[in-house]
Amino acid sequence: MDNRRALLLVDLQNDFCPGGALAVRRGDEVISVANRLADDFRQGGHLVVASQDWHPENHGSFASTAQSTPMTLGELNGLAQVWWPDHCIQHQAGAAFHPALHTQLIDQVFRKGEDAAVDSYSAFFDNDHRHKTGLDAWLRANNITQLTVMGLATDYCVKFTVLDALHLGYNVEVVQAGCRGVDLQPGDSQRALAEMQSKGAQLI
Ligand code: VGL
Ligand code: ZN
Repeated sequence: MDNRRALLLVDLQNDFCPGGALAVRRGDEVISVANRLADDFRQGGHLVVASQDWHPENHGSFASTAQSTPMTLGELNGLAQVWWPDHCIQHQAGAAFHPALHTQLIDQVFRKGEDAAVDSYSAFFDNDHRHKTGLDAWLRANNITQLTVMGLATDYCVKFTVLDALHLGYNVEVVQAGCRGVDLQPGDSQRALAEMQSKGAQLI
């Protein structure tokens, strides 16, 4: 079958929603969008896949590990790094999917950020592009060529997932209503969407 599609839900976890450790403003508003789309995709015979940020408690991206101030910029093993509050710690409630997400509609979950030495925004690769998750191989095994992407956060994990997907040769559409951003600097999310579009993603 040609042009097989999949829905990719990025990091729809408690810590990125209001009340969470790295709360994205109005992040919870995208859960209903995800549920609606996931239902549509499943009804159409398409696959639904999700990423999950999944850090050890001493992760190198944590301000607490680096003994730095949260939301400031530093360097981790040679790569620029935002020091994040402790978030999405493996097996803790903050790392769980949002309780309203219909996880029974998800065919496969790929976890990322398990290596304490490097951050992993993209669902495909670590930030140094040395380690690949199983996502690309799984999509290829399922003959997926078209990805519909949405989730949290627009200016980090959605952005780098979409840019990697384009590099890997997927046709990518981004559901704007299904994304919310951190916006450390005002306008970061809008700039992220513009960059995804300029590199070939379709904004819908
Ligand atoms: C994310 C910052 C740190 C994200 C994950 O899901 O966008 N952002 N870890
Ligand atoms: Zn993280």
